[in-house]
Amino acid sequence: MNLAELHKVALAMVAPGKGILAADESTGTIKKRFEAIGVESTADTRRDYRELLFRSADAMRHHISGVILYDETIRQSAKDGTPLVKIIEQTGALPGIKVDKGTKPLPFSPGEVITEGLDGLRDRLIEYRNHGAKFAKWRAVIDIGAGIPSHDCVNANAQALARYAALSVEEGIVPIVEPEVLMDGDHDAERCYLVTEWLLKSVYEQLYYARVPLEGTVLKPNMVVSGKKCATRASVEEVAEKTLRVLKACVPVAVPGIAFLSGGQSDEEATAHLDAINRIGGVPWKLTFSYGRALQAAPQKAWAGRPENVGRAQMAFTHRARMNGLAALGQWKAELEKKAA
Ligand code: 5MM
Repeated sequence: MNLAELHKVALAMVAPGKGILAADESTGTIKKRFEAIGVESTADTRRDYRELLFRSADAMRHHISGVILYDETIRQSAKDGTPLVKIIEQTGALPGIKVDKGTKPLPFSPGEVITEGLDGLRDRLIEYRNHGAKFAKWRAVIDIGAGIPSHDCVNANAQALARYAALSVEEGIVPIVEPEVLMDGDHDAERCYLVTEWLLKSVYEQLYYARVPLEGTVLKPNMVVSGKKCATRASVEEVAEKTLRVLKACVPVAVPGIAFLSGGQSDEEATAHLDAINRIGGVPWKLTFSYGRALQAAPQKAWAGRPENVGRAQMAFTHRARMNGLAALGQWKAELEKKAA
Protein backbone atom coordinates (compact mmCIF):
# COMPACT_ATOMS: atom_id res chain seq x y z
CA MET A 1 0.00 0.00 0.00
CA ASN A 2 1.36 3.41 -1.03
CA LEU A 3 -0.67 6.00 0.89
CA ALA A 4 0.70 8.97 -1.09
CA GLU A 5 -0.49 7.32 -4.32
CA LEU A 6 -3.92 6.55 -2.83
CA HIS A 7 -4.23 10.14 -1.62
CA LYS A 8 -3.40 11.37 -5.13
CA VAL A 9 -6.11 9.16 -6.64
CA ALA A 10 -8.64 10.28 -4.01
CA LEU A 11 -7.89 13.94 -4.80
CA ALA A 12 -8.22 13.27 -8.54
CA MET A 13 -11.67 11.73 -7.90
CA VAL A 14 -12.86 15.03 -6.39
CA ALA A 15 -10.93 17.37 -8.72
CA PRO A 16 -12.45 20.89 -8.99
CA GLY A 17 -15.51 20.98 -11.26
CA LYS A 18 -15.52 17.21 -11.74
CA GLY A 19 -17.47 14.35 -10.18
CA ILE A 20 -18.08 10.63 -10.43
CA LEU A 21 -20.46 8.83 -12.77
CA ALA A 22 -22.12 5.94 -10.90
CA ALA A 23 -22.73 3.45 -13.72
CA ASP A 24 -22.58 0.39 -11.47
CA GLU A 25 -26.21 -0.70 -11.66
CA SER A 26 -26.38 -4.41 -10.95
CA THR A 27 -28.08 -6.59 -13.59
CA GLY A 28 -31.44 -6.37 -11.78
CA THR A 29 -31.33 -2.58 -11.42
CA ILE A 30 -30.33 -1.85 -15.03
CA LYS A 31 -33.13 -4.20 -16.18
CA LYS A 32 -35.61 -2.00 -14.29
CA ARG A 33 -34.13 1.18 -15.80
CA PHE A 34 -34.27 -0.31 -19.30
CA GLU A 35 -37.85 -1.55 -18.79
CA ALA A 36 -38.85 2.06 -18.10
CA ILE A 37 -37.55 3.09 -21.56
CA GLY A 38 -38.77 -0.02 -23.38
CA VAL A 39 -35.36 -1.63 -23.88
CA GLU A 40 -34.58 -5.30 -23.36
CA SER A 41 -31.63 -5.74 -21.01
CA THR A 42 -28.98 -7.96 -22.64
CA ALA A 43 -25.19 -7.93 -22.37
CA ASP A 44 -25.12 -6.10 -25.74
CA THR A 45 -27.72 -3.42 -24.92
CA ARG A 46 -26.01 -2.78 -21.58
CA ARG A 47 -22.67 -2.49 -23.41
CA ASP A 48 -24.11 -0.19 -26.11
CA TYR A 49 -25.69 2.10 -23.53
CA ARG A 50 -22.61 2.34 -21.34
CA GLU A 51 -20.37 2.78 -24.37
CA LEU A 52 -22.37 5.83 -25.44
CA LEU A 53 -21.85 7.39 -22.01
CA PHE A 54 -18.11 6.70 -21.92
CA ARG A 55 -17.70 7.99 -25.48
CA SER A 56 -19.32 11.34 -24.57
CA ALA A 57 -15.94 13.01 -24.93
CA ASP A 58 -16.86 16.49 -23.72
CA ALA A 59 -18.64 15.29 -20.59
CA MET A 60 -15.99 12.76 -19.74
CA ARG A 61 -12.97 15.03 -20.32
CA HIS A 62 -14.29 18.10 -18.55
CA HIS A 63 -16.77 17.01 -15.89
CA ILE A 64 -16.23 13.34 -14.98
CA SER A 65 -13.32 12.34 -12.75
CA GLY A 66 -14.14 8.64 -12.50
CA VAL A 67 -16.69 5.98 -13.37
CA ILE A 68 -17.99 3.28 -11.03
CA LEU A 69 -18.39 0.10 -13.06
CA TYR A 70 -20.21 -3.17 -12.47
CA ASP A 71 -18.41 -6.52 -12.64
CA GLU A 72 -19.77 -7.23 -16.13
CA THR A 73 -18.80 -3.79 -17.50
CA ILE A 74 -15.18 -3.82 -16.30
CA ARG A 75 -14.69 -6.97 -18.45
CA GLN A 76 -16.60 -5.71 -21.53
CA SER A 77 -15.27 -4.28 -24.79
CA ALA A 78 -16.90 -1.74 -27.07
CA LYS A 79 -18.35 -2.75 -30.44
CA ASP A 80 -14.98 -2.04 -32.11
CA GLY A 81 -13.18 -4.28 -29.60
CA THR A 82 -11.68 -1.52 -27.41
CA PRO A 83 -12.05 -2.44 -23.71
CA LEU A 84 -14.54 -0.05 -22.03
CA VAL A 85 -11.93 0.58 -19.32
CA LYS A 86 -9.54 1.86 -22.00
CA ILE A 87 -12.16 4.23 -23.41
CA ILE A 88 -12.64 5.68 -19.92
CA GLU A 89 -8.89 6.00 -19.36
CA GLN A 90 -8.43 7.73 -22.73
CA THR A 91 -10.76 10.53 -21.57
CA GLY A 92 -8.58 11.08 -18.48
CA ALA A 93 -11.21 9.64 -16.09
CA LEU A 94 -10.43 6.87 -13.61
CA PRO A 95 -12.11 3.45 -13.74
CA GLY A 96 -13.61 2.20 -10.47
CA ILE A 97 -15.61 -0.86 -9.46
CA LYS A 98 -18.56 -1.75 -7.24
CA VAL A 99 -17.37 -4.60 -5.02
CA ASP A 100 -20.33 -5.16 -2.72
CA LYS A 101 -22.70 -7.98 -3.63
CA GLY A 102 -25.90 -6.19 -2.73
CA THR A 103 -28.11 -6.41 0.34
CA LYS A 104 -29.82 -9.25 2.20
CA PRO A 105 -32.36 -9.08 5.02
CA LEU A 106 -30.69 -8.55 8.40
CA PRO A 107 -31.67 -11.45 10.71
CA PHE A 108 -34.17 -10.58 13.49
CA SER A 109 -34.48 -7.01 12.10
CA PRO A 110 -37.64 -6.75 10.01
CA GLY A 111 -37.34 -4.10 7.27
CA GLU A 112 -33.56 -3.80 7.55
CA VAL A 113 -30.74 -5.02 5.32
CA ILE A 114 -27.04 -5.79 5.51
CA THR A 115 -24.67 -5.40 2.58
CA GLU A 116 -22.79 -8.59 1.69
CA GLY A 117 -19.59 -9.29 -0.25
CA LEU A 118 -16.70 -9.55 2.22
CA ASP A 119 -15.97 -13.25 1.54
CA GLY A 120 -13.23 -13.51 -1.08
CA LEU A 121 -13.02 -9.72 -1.38
CA ARG A 122 -9.21 -9.56 -1.19
CA ASP A 123 -8.89 -11.82 -4.27
CA ARG A 124 -11.57 -9.91 -6.18
CA LEU A 125 -9.82 -6.60 -5.43
CA ILE A 126 -6.58 -7.98 -6.86
CA GLU A 127 -8.43 -9.12 -10.00
CA TYR A 128 -10.17 -5.75 -10.40
CA ARG A 129 -6.85 -3.95 -9.91
CA ASN A 130 -5.45 -6.03 -12.78
CA HIS A 131 -8.43 -4.90 -14.89
CA GLY A 132 -7.44 -1.26 -14.19
CA ALA A 133 -9.67 -0.29 -11.22
CA LYS A 134 -8.19 2.59 -9.25
CA PHE A 135 -11.03 2.85 -6.76
CA ALA A 136 -13.86 0.73 -5.37
CA LYS A 137 -17.33 1.27 -3.96
CA TRP A 138 -19.40 -0.42 -1.23
CA ARG A 139 -22.88 0.82 -0.37
CA ALA A 140 -24.61 0.32 2.97
CA VAL A 141 -28.36 0.96 2.94
CA ILE A 142 -30.20 2.30 5.97
CA ASP A 143 -33.95 2.83 5.92
CA ILE A 144 -35.88 5.12 8.24
CA GLY A 145 -39.23 3.91 9.60
CA ALA A 146 -41.11 3.09 12.80
CA GLY A 147 -38.46 1.75 15.19
CA ILE A 148 -35.74 1.59 12.52
CA PRO A 149 -32.86 1.86 11.99
CA SER A 150 -31.82 -0.40 14.84
CA HIS A 151 -28.47 -0.29 16.59
CA ASP A 152 -27.69 -3.72 15.13
CA CYS A 153 -28.28 -2.53 11.56
CA VAL A 154 -26.19 0.64 11.88
CA ASN A 155 -23.39 -1.20 13.64
CA ALA A 156 -23.27 -4.25 11.34
CA ASN A 157 -23.26 -2.08 8.20
CA ALA A 158 -20.60 0.28 9.59
CA GLN A 159 -18.39 -2.70 10.45
CA ALA A 160 -18.77 -4.18 6.96
CA LEU A 161 -17.89 -0.81 5.37
CA ALA A 162 -14.76 -0.63 7.53
CA ARG A 163 -13.65 -4.19 6.65
CA TYR A 164 -14.15 -3.42 2.95
CA ALA A 165 -12.28 -0.11 3.20
CA ALA A 166 -9.34 -1.70 5.02
CA LEU A 167 -9.03 -4.47 2.40
CA SER A 168 -9.24 -1.95 -0.46
CA VAL A 169 -6.53 0.29 0.98
CA GLU A 170 -4.35 -2.73 1.66
CA GLU A 171 -4.66 -3.70 -2.03
CA GLY A 172 -3.86 -0.17 -3.23
CA ILE A 173 -7.43 0.75 -4.25
CA VAL A 174 -9.18 3.88 -2.96
CA PRO A 175 -12.41 2.88 -1.19
CA ILE A 176 -15.52 4.97 -1.72
CA VAL A 177 -17.33 4.57 1.59
CA GLU A 178 -21.06 4.86 0.88
CA PRO A 179 -23.38 4.85 3.89
CA GLU A 180 -26.79 5.76 2.42
CA VAL A 181 -29.79 6.82 4.46
CA LEU A 182 -32.72 6.25 2.09
CA MET A 183 -35.19 9.06 1.37
CA ASP A 184 -38.12 6.65 0.83
CA GLY A 185 -40.04 7.26 4.07
CA ASP A 186 -42.36 9.94 5.45
CA HIS A 187 -39.72 11.31 7.85
CA ASP A 188 -38.76 14.97 7.87
CA ALA A 189 -35.30 16.42 7.25
CA GLU A 190 -34.56 16.66 10.99
CA ARG A 191 -35.00 12.89 11.39
CA CYS A 192 -32.81 12.36 8.33
CA TYR A 193 -30.21 14.59 10.03
CA LEU A 194 -30.27 12.53 13.24
CA VAL A 195 -30.01 9.15 11.49
CA THR A 196 -27.27 10.42 9.14
CA GLU A 197 -25.34 11.75 12.14
CA TRP A 198 -25.62 8.40 13.96
CA LEU A 199 -24.58 6.46 10.86
CA LEU A 200 -21.60 8.69 9.97
CA LYS A 201 -20.31 8.68 13.55
CA SER A 202 -20.55 4.87 13.63
CA VAL A 203 -18.81 4.53 10.25
CA TYR A 204 -15.85 6.72 11.27
CA GLU A 205 -15.58 4.91 14.60
CA GLN A 206 -15.37 1.56 12.76
CA LEU A 207 -12.92 2.93 10.17
CA TYR A 208 -10.71 4.01 13.08
CA TYR A 209 -10.91 0.55 14.71
CA ALA A 210 -10.06 -1.04 11.34
CA ARG A 211 -7.00 1.28 11.07
CA VAL A 212 -8.08 2.72 7.72
CA PRO A 213 -5.95 5.74 6.72
CA LEU A 214 -8.66 8.24 5.85
CA GLU A 215 -6.35 10.20 3.50
CA GLY A 216 -6.82 7.40 0.98
CA THR A 217 -10.62 7.28 1.08
CA VAL A 218 -13.61 9.17 -0.35
CA LEU A 219 -16.99 9.46 1.42
CA LYS A 220 -20.22 9.07 -0.57
CA PRO A 221 -23.07 10.12 1.73
CA ASN A 222 -26.70 11.08 1.26
CA MET A 223 -27.66 14.71 1.62
CA VAL A 224 -29.96 15.62 4.51
CA VAL A 225 -33.35 15.78 2.77
CA SER A 226 -37.02 15.23 3.63
CA GLY A 227 -38.39 11.72 3.02
CA LYS A 228 -40.27 11.40 -0.29
CA LYS A 229 -43.59 10.88 1.50
CA CYS A 230 -43.10 13.70 4.03
CA ALA A 231 -45.77 16.42 3.84
CA THR A 232 -43.27 19.20 4.53
CA ARG A 233 -40.34 19.67 2.14
CA ALA A 234 -37.04 21.11 3.35
CA SER A 235 -35.97 24.02 1.14
CA VAL A 236 -32.76 23.98 -0.90
CA GLU A 237 -31.15 26.29 1.69
CA GLU A 238 -32.24 24.03 4.57
CA VAL A 239 -30.88 20.92 2.84
CA ALA A 240 -27.55 22.67 2.25
CA GLU A 241 -27.31 23.97 5.82
CA LYS A 242 -28.24 20.66 7.46
CA THR A 243 -25.99 18.62 5.15
CA LEU A 244 -22.97 20.80 5.91
CA ARG A 245 -23.76 20.78 9.64
CA VAL A 246 -23.88 16.99 9.84
CA LEU A 247 -20.68 16.60 7.80
CA LYS A 248 -18.83 19.08 10.02
CA ALA A 249 -20.02 17.18 13.10
CA CYS A 250 -18.96 13.76 11.85
CA VAL A 251 -16.34 13.67 9.08
CA PRO A 252 -12.63 13.97 9.99
CA VAL A 253 -10.56 16.60 8.17
CA ALA A 254 -8.18 13.89 6.92
CA VAL A 255 -10.84 12.76 4.40
CA PRO A 256 -9.85 14.35 1.03
CA GLY A 257 -13.29 14.56 -0.50
CA ILE A 258 -16.99 13.91 -0.33
CA ALA A 259 -19.03 12.89 -3.39
CA PHE A 260 -22.78 12.81 -2.75
CA LEU A 261 -25.24 10.23 -4.08
CA SER A 262 -28.49 11.54 -5.60
CA GLY A 263 -30.70 8.90 -3.94
CA GLY A 264 -33.91 9.54 -5.92
CA GLN A 265 -33.83 13.35 -6.01
CA SER A 266 -34.88 14.84 -9.34
CA ASP A 267 -32.05 15.78 -11.70
CA GLU A 268 -32.39 19.46 -11.03
CA GLU A 269 -32.89 19.08 -7.26
CA ALA A 270 -29.65 17.09 -6.98
CA THR A 271 -27.82 19.83 -8.89
CA ALA A 272 -29.42 22.71 -6.96
CA HIS A 273 -28.60 21.08 -3.61
CA LEU A 274 -24.97 20.45 -4.53
CA ASP A 275 -24.64 24.02 -5.77
CA ALA A 276 -26.16 25.48 -2.57
CA ILE A 277 -23.85 23.34 -0.44
CA ASN A 278 -20.80 24.60 -2.34
CA ARG A 279 -21.95 28.22 -2.23
CA ILE A 280 -21.93 28.05 1.59
CA GLY A 281 -18.62 26.12 1.53
CA GLY A 282 -16.07 26.84 4.26
CA VAL A 283 -15.27 23.14 4.80
CA PRO A 284 -11.95 21.30 4.52
CA TRP A 285 -13.13 18.76 1.91
CA LYS A 286 -13.89 18.98 -1.81
CA LEU A 287 -17.66 18.46 -2.21
CA THR A 288 -18.88 16.96 -5.47
CA PHE A 289 -21.27 14.43 -7.02
CA SER A 290 -21.24 10.67 -7.51
CA TYR A 291 -24.65 10.42 -9.13
CA GLY A 292 -26.32 7.47 -10.80
CA ARG A 293 -29.94 8.35 -11.52
CA ALA A 294 -29.46 12.15 -11.52
CA LEU A 295 -26.85 11.85 -14.30
CA GLN A 296 -28.41 9.02 -16.28
CA ALA A 297 -32.20 9.52 -16.26
CA ALA A 298 -32.06 12.12 -19.06
CA PRO A 299 -29.70 10.22 -21.42
CA GLN A 300 -31.62 6.97 -20.88
CA LYS A 301 -34.87 8.67 -21.89
CA ALA A 302 -33.24 10.31 -24.92
CA TRP A 303 -31.61 7.03 -26.05
CA ALA A 304 -34.56 4.63 -25.69
CA GLY A 305 -32.40 1.88 -27.15
CA ARG A 306 -32.20 3.38 -30.68
CA PRO A 307 -28.85 3.81 -32.44
CA GLU A 308 -30.13 6.99 -34.16
CA ASN A 309 -30.63 8.57 -30.69
CA VAL A 310 -27.05 8.10 -29.50
CA GLY A 311 -26.08 11.72 -30.27
CA ARG A 312 -29.12 13.12 -28.43
CA ALA A 313 -28.45 10.87 -25.45
CA GLN A 314 -24.82 12.03 -25.35
CA MET A 315 -25.98 15.66 -25.42
CA ALA A 316 -28.38 14.98 -22.52
CA PHE A 317 -25.61 13.31 -20.51
CA THR A 318 -23.15 16.10 -21.30
CA HIS A 319 -25.66 18.71 -20.15
CA ARG A 320 -26.25 17.03 -16.77
CA ALA A 321 -22.51 16.44 -16.29
CA ARG A 322 -21.83 20.11 -17.04
CA MET A 323 -24.58 21.33 -14.69
CA ASN A 324 -23.24 19.18 -11.88
CA GLY A 325 -19.67 20.22 -12.66
CA LEU A 326 -20.75 23.83 -12.17
CA ALA A 327 -22.62 22.89 -8.97
CA ALA A 328 -19.43 21.30 -7.64
CA LEU A 329 -17.90 24.78 -7.95
CA GLY A 330 -20.97 26.60 -6.59
CA GLN A 331 -21.42 28.26 -10.01
CA TRP A 332 -24.66 26.67 -11.29
CA LYS A 333 -27.63 28.85 -12.24
CA ALA A 334 -31.22 27.64 -12.82
CA GLU A 335 -31.36 29.70 -16.06
CA LEU A 336 -28.74 27.40 -17.58
CA GLU A 337 -31.25 24.54 -17.42
CA LYS A 338 -33.93 26.57 -19.19
CA LYS A 339 -31.53 27.71 -21.91
CA ALA A 340 -30.58 24.10 -22.66
CA ALA A 341 -34.23 22.97 -22.72
C1 5MM B 1 -25.87 3.21 -10.00
O1 5MM B 1 -26.66 2.82 -8.93
C2 5MM B 1 -26.11 2.01 -7.90
C3 5MM B 1 -27.16 0.93 -7.71
O2 5MM B 1 -26.56 -0.25 -7.41
P1 5MM B 1 -27.49 -1.56 -7.20
O3 5MM B 1 -27.95 -2.00 -8.53
O4 5MM B 1 -26.58 -2.54 -6.55
O5 5MM B 1 -28.64 -1.15 -6.32
C4 5MM B 1 -25.93 2.83 -6.59
O6 5MM B 1 -25.23 2.13 -5.61
C5 5MM B 1 -25.22 4.11 -6.88
O7 5MM B 1 -23.86 3.91 -7.14
C6 5MM B 1 -25.36 5.14 -5.76
O8 5MM B 1 -26.33 4.86 -4.82
C7 5MM B 1 -25.66 6.48 -6.39
O9 5MM B 1 -26.77 6.36 -7.24
P2 5MM B 1 -27.93 7.44 -7.11
O10 5MM B 1 -28.90 7.04 -8.20
O11 5MM B 1 -28.49 7.35 -5.73
O12 5MM B 1 -27.27 8.76 -7.39
